[in-house]
Amino acid sequence: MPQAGTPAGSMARYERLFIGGAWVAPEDGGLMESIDPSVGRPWAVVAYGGRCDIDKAVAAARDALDGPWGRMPGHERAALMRRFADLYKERARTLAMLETRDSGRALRESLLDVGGHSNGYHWWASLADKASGRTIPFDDSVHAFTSRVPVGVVGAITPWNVPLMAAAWKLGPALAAGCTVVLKPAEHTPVTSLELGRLFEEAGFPPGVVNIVPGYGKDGAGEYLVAHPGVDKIAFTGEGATAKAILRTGAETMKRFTFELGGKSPHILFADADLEQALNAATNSAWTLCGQSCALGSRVLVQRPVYDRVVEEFARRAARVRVGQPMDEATHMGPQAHAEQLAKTLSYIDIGRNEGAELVAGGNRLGGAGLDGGYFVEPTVFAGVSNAMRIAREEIFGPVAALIPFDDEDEAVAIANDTSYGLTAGLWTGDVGRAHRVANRIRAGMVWVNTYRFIRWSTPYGGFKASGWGRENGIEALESYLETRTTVISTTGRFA
Ligand code: TXE
Repeated sequence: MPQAGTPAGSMARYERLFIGGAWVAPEDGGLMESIDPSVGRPWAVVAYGGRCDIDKAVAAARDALDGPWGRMPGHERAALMRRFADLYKERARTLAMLETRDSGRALRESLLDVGGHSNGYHWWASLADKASGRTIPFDDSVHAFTSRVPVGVVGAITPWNVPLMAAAWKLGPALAAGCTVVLKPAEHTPVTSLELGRLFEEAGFPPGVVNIVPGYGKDGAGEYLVAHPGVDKIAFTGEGATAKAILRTGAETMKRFTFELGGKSPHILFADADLEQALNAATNSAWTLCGQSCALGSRVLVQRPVYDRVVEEFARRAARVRVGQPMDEATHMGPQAHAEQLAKTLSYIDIGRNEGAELVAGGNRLGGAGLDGGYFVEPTVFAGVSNAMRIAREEIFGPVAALIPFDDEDEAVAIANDTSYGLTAGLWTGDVGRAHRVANRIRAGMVWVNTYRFIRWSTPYGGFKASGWGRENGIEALESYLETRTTVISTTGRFA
């Protein structure tokens, strides 16, 4: 049984996997250390799964699907999900603190994010008995109709930036659809996903409906899950290159996929916007999650008449961001989640300098004054960025804003769409006609007008182009966990 708290100075121990409703020691996995990114030292010992552990988890998920869960009416599944959601709410503060410890996300952000998940699970519970088919008119010799059936066993592979949210976005619709799940959290942040096992246990879910197996990606539990013939669908959030590897592996068994991948979102500030509001949104979106979210407006497109003012304000506000220990609720921005991400962000800051962008704020790793050893970076702002530069084209996933000037609407749209990504976009204008015109022309799965990062369980979220396949959240997400079966019954009993 894992522990929620850690006595000062000692390591937390999460030495068991959650498989088939029981806490079991890894069979051919082992134990790994999870690093606290605010100090750069291990804080927890965590079990990880190997091939045999994935085999067991998939078998347990299949048994639950063919057994109690598969036979359970939707309204009873909904009741269990609601019990889980209530327990989640009671435990939200502890979960948020653990999420911050494991990922480095500022606690004030974790509290807001994790504090909302219970509502999400309730929303999904309300859909658990709603998937219905339709009758197909033909002639009176047949009765043809469709039924919606769960896609089956789902392998949910999640990243390290928002472990609980990424898990919720998959578990919610999967369970509402009647699927069973093997959840494989990222090796960097396995702890809070394991904590979910206790809630499923307490809520009274049948064994095997949700199994939780932390582990590595390539040549590890992630890859075994994708290759496993007993898994029907992979729901993945992570990097595009990983998604392509998953596609190749999963093609052998013709799996279903949803992919939520990266972004390089344009955040367009027209000169006729309420600039104060636009700046609040644009700067907030640059530093939230220490820049480690695919939805952030990492390309800030600014109309020339207000460009200098925006650059100046960005630099001023960057300097005011309180970077510090993430557990301190006064902290705005914690560290990067792990050492590789820190190295990646710092390397892109060098790339930006070398390709001629003007560094107007930040640009350095932070240490000293209680930050030594942690993966802290200054909020960083580049001005004079052209959309051809690598810092405007490639996902950095750090607190680095690239400010790009433009002249008119056509140019703004052209720059916004000149990217391989298409996840989200934002635009600020006081002209309602322009709002519609521009929103209509943006090739992205989510466009925000005079707001930013408004994401709810009910609003479909996902990418055009290289930003992914399918949608999470909304009815669309439920659809992606369902198959359609057409049944045709002869009313005459004659084969013709
Ligand atoms: O992601 P990976 P990484 C982007 C972001 C970041 C970069 C690298 O730009 O800097 O990706 O992050 C599992 N088969 N995003 O390397 O590798 C892995 O164990 C099966 C954007 O950490 O994609 C983890 O659970 N699974 C993104 C998960 O995939 C595999 C969020 C994600 O890891 C696997 C995170 C394999 N072959 C990173 N290889 C977003 N869209 O928000 C790895 N994994």
